[in-house]
Amino acid sequence: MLLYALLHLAQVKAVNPKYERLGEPSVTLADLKNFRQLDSRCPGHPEYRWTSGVEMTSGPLGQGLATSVGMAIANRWMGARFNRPGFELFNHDVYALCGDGCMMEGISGEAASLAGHLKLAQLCWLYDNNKITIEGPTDLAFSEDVGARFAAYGWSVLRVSDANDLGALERALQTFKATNDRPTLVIVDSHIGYGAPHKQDTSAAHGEPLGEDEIKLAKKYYGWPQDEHFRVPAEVLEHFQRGMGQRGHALRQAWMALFKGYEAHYPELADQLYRMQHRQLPDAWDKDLPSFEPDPKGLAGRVASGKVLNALARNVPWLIGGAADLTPSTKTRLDCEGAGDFSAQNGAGRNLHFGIREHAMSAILNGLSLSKVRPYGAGFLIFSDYARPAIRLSALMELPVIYIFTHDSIGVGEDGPTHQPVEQLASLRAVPGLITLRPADANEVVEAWKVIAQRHHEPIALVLTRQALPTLDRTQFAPASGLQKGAYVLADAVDSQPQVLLLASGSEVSVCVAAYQQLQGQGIQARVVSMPSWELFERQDEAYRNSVLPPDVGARVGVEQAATLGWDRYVGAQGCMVGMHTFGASAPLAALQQKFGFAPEHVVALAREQVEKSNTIRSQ
Ligand SMILES: Cc1ncc(C[n+]2csc(CCOP(=O)(O)OP(=O)(O)O)c2C)c(N)n1
Repeated sequence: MLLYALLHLAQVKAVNPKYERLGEPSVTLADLKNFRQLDSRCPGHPEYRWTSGVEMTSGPLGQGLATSVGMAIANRWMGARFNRPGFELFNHDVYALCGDGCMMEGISGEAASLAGHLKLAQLCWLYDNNKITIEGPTDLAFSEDVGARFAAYGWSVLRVSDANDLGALERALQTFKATNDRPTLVIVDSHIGYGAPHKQDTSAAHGEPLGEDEIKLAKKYYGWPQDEHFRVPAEVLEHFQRGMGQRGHALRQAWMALFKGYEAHYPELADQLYRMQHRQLPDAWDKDLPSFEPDPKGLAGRVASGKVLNALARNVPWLIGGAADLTPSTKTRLDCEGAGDFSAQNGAGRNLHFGIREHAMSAILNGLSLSKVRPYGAGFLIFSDYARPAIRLSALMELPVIYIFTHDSIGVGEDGPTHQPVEQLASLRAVPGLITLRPADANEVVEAWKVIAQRHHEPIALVLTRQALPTLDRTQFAPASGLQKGAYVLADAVDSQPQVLLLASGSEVSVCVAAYQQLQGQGIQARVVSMPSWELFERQDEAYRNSVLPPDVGARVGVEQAATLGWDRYVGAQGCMVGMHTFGASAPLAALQQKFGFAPEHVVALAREQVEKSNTIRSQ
């Protein structure tokens, strides 16, 4: 509500979905009156892309803090890349307001630890230390010395003992501005429900309306007319507009003028910046992307991805990222000229080191994306669970964040059940707006990166194998560009309608190809459908979808080394599925494939059963 009220008072103007400004206020008084009601610009928690002036969607405690670290990293990176003498385009401070809840959540600790390490001096967190959460006073569950913790993280810790002491607040902010070697935490002691005589300093002031009587008493305390609602005196609007509104306007005008001069001096950089900010790609963004020769031994999805990522990074200078301490395993290091490592000393580095902090990493990616660089972050698929709340926010905010998840199945072998993802694919596919891509071979990986590069508003989970996959001979099989449609016919029945469909994604596609070849030898006409992305497939028209999965072919075998949840949509009522129903086991890959049925012979047997069953149904 504080944010909405400020947007209203400063008369921030709205943009429409095309980013045009039509002079309408972002938040009207009517929106404020309709707080939390359908279609109000004041939903229960502020939503990016819905209310102009809201810089990110917040609500899950701690996400905003970690995202602000991404914004501060972006600020430093963009400054190092784009600033030139006399043209300090990026040199702003990043502020985040937080409460006790944010301080308790683990993600804020991960993010603060990294921010301290990186000495992000332009980052300031203001901690509303009112010592009240939903269940009651914080000492029910929270008694550590937050200041000491942050000092240990390498932050400057300042204290303001009274939230109403504007002088002390101003001094704290000035100290922050003068500090150039570490981020700043300002711990501000405050009173929740300040001025409400019966509810101040109680959890009742947090989650429920004060009630008419208490509101009147609070208004009395403030010397405000007690019977008026939503009263905004004209002088208040004027005061805000003269202060915050005009200051913001003037700063923007000055920045635009600076950018005009920059454009004249550095047209190439200005063009890059413009494209980056508009989520456009450089003209030759797909130059020199590799293509891979057929090879039965093949290579791992992660290895192919590393090669494509590097080719792409040479063409797209604002593609930056890293991993949660798994760069060597996920093959996500950028080795192109000048890529370097981002650090306290090197703001221009394109390789970010997030440390073993998947959750903060993902929120930081959101902060980078909100700042318009194109970020990627990598880890093992199993640990996508550690990142999930921030992935969800990438999708909710419609940010084209790139998640690279390797070691995508029981294929991790000896690491065993703790590292074998089973339910993660289904859970990623369940996130609205997130595109999940699980390519089947090296050339599908190339196509996957083409899809990724061209996203404007959707996050992607690129799911890759640790183990080598055969590189299919595309003179024998359909081109890998079929990936763009989410699913495509890779190998088909010869001169007839297929008797059975074999559906798979990723590493199981080559299992199906081997089964297909065996079935051919046995006189059974099969079709292999590679299904790297359900989401992209669902966007195709019905005619295409039916051409890939003909409704009258009920004999179907789906094969995926993951939980089968959702596959019934494609294998249908009659079809069957080879999937995972346990957490896997620790053993060499070949033994696991046999044990869990991911062997061509097993697929062949099931396919034959399917054909027989469908013949019986037909003859009835
Ligand atoms: C990750 C997460 N867990 C739980 C909640 C539910 N929740 C909303 S506010 C809140 C208490 C927050 O207390 P505090 O940060 O002190 O806010 P204040 O009481 O000062 O408003 C909780 C538990 C949430 N929004 N996000």
